[in-house]
Amino acid sequence: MGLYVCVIKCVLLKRCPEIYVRQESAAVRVNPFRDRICRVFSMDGTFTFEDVLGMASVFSDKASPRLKIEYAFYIYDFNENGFIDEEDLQSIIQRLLNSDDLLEEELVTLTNHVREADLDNDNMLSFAEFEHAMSKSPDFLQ
Ligand SMILES: [Ca+2]
Ligand SMILES: [Ca+2]
Repeated sequence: MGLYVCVIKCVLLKRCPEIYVRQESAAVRVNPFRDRICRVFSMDGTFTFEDVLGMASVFSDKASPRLKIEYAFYIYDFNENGFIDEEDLQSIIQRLLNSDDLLEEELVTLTNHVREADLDNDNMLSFAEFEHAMSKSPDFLQ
């Protein structure tokens, strides 16, 4: 699934209320993090041309891995406290389960990954820990 496509959809949905109503359920199925993506790229809830360009550049093939990781971190930091903590993880898991994209063994793998990534054992991931873990998983960068 291309995250880029989801983002474009996200923009279209925001800008065209009519399409929004018709495609709402399909879009949520496509990307359970759609509202977070919208939130991260448009802090005031409306999309400007600059926001769209910003998004396009982050999700393009030319964007640096670090930039992609940075935005992924923002998207996963649901409570916006600068860490991916237990609460964020619950939200992430909840959404993945609702989207039917997650098998039980994948859930275990995900939880193990997070535990491994938490280098200082404070039960949350700082950006540095997140970046370190992500840079080791090439799948993410596609
Ligand atoms: Ca957080
Ligand atoms: Ca930590």
